Amino acid sequence: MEKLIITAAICGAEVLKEHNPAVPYTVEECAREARSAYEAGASIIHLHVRRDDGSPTQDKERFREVMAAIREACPGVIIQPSTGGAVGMTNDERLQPTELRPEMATLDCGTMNFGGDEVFENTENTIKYFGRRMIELGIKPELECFDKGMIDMALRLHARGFIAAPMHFDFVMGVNGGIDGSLRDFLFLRESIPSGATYTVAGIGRREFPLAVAAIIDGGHVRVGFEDNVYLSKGVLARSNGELVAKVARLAAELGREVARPDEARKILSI
Ligand code: KMH
Ligand code: ZN
Repeated sequence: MEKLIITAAICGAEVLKEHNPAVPYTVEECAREARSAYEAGASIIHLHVRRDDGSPTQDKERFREVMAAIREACPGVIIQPSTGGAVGMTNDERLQPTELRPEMATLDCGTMNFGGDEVFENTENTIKYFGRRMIELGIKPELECFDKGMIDMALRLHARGFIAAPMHFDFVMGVNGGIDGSLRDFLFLRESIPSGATYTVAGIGRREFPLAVAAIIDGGHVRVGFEDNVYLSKGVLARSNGELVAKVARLAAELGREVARPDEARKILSI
């Protein structure tokens, strides 16, 4: 079986230090958290950035600074900026980190409720706009699918030339407004992507580790990190993103799956 790519979503846009004091806001904190994840086996850092007060931003200069600090702390790591940003941001605001020509970036494949009155908006034209931009800039999109219909949208837009092959999906499962994170739902999503595609699964909250095990067994890849879950186990806060990654690496070792380093991840993803 292919080696396992572990992505660390170290920061997110919504989770706060009130949820876990180790959530990074500053440049130094982001580098520290990325380093802990990298040392534990992460080869991709999925990145949101914050201002020092914790408020989310897609400011290009903030991304530039944080990405430079992460590159120094984690030689060779793949940095995958978010183009999802936070609910309510405009498309062009969200796209700013693509101007830095990262190897990868996220591409969110549909609109969804995001708890309470929040709506995370990604119209068809938005997805086309982001997809075309990534093709032009040579950026590998990670196709964020929070529901089955978003996979269908990605496949339609691939057929129409807005998303290049080989496609790489991220099943984000368990968000309040998206698909749940049961094993049945996982199998439904993974059977809905083409045979040449790869996927990562990001389980939210208590779904994180059971879905990680499902992907490890199935030959998929895994995302963990404070963006998705701040607990190492029930009631026990993780002290770092590295602790979450290390748990996945341990599970993989027990199940006989080796963990990929960044250059191996590049090969698997055709970057
Ligand atoms: N923060 C969410 C609204 C992504 O990174 O592309 C969107 C998100 C997805 O986190
Ligand atoms: Zn994200």
